[in-house]
Amino acid sequence: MHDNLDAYWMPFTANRQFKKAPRMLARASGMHFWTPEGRQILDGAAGLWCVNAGHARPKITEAIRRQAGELDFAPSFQMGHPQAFELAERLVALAPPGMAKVFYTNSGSEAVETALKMALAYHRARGEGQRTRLIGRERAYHGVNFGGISVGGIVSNRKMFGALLAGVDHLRHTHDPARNAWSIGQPAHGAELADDLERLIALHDASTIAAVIVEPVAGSTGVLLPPRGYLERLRAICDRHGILLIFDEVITGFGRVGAPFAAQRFGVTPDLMAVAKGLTNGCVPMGAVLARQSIHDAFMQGPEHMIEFFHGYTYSAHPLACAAALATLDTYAEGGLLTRALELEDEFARLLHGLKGRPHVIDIRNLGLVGAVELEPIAGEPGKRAFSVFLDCWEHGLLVRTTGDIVALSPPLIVERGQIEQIVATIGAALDRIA
Ligand code: PXG
Repeated sequence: MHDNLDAYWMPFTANRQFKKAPRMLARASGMHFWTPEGRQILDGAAGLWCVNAGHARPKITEAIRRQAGELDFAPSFQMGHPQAFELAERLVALAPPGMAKVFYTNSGSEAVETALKMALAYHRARGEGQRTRLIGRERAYHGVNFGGISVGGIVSNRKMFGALLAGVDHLRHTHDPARNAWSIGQPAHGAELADDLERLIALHDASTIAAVIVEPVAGSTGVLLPPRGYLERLRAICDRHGILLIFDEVITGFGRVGAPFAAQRFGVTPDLMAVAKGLTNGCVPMGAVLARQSIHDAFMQGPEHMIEFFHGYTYSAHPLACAAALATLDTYAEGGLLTRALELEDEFARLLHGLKGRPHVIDIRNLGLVGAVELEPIAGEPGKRAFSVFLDCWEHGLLVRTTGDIVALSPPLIVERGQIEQIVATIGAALDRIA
């Protein structure tokens, strides 16, 4: 095994702590990782919320292998390859009615940037170029590029990086444990928080606002669920004022909340949708923006030989990513995985909420196969308690994600009942041990 860890500057990692006590992964299959020493780790996080069909699914592996030998790369500017078109058609068929076009990126961050740029350019193409403001939300995660951190609401992702995008404002987040703690599924209180958008409209005037971007369920800041009626209200306000609604479905897409997309689970259709992660089951980097027909059509003017949207990436529609995504969609369909979270939701909720009463647990929440256990922070040391749970779980054969003092769960959608029990039992024991 390679044992010089010096040169690799690791992303979103406590580098010094890691290099003193490395946590290495060598192999994965189904619901498990294995360490180089052969220790088995149950994946309670679907990698990083992306391996929705479980690891090393043969169809996906084979498709990538085959594609690499057949067409390793194809330029996507002024050129195409068949899988890119086939995949777009399949994605449109899976998406809520109205989503009609697919623009490819290589990550969730790039999908977000693409959606924001599309929104601005759309208004400009329609002669409403004064609509330049973008509205995000507190505690939002929209990736790490400049647009995404600007509309995002995570202090540590923003504060080191200067002035960010101009003309951005934020809605308040919807996390309200005082009223909603221990909610099963969507919380009852907080639909009125959508009216923050009316306040921002009163402040800035609707004619200056291009788009609002939200995660239907905020994942990486600790599983913040939309209060009942909240997304519907946001949709209605956007409609009233000609503002585009962008859903960031990078985590919620591809079955995580019991439907192909959260838009369908909640019955609210956005104008633009950013996806990534589960699109290829995490196997090859890929993201995409799905757009309404009318948004696409607004760009289709001017001479036909002219490029309509000056945007794209060298690796947009990469053949390996397209092949992986097509095989991923087949794998989801064969396993009924895009609705399996709904079938398991009640059982998952029952088991997870069984952790109520364990040391330091101040809230538990869930939807589909997403869950969170929120812990009372150690005074003066935010994040430390949950990180201790993370380390204890790792030592006892379970991978979870933590953010602040929240332990987040998003197992692959193939998870079996017994494995949910194991996840919950391991966290419970960790809470007892670190208490
Ligand atoms: N939007 C959302 C909603 C995300 O959750 C991104 C955009 C960015 O995607 P890329 O592919 O550029 O990373 C994300 C990513 C965690 C965690 O543990 C979450 C993400 C990434 C890494 C870790 O919560 N989400």
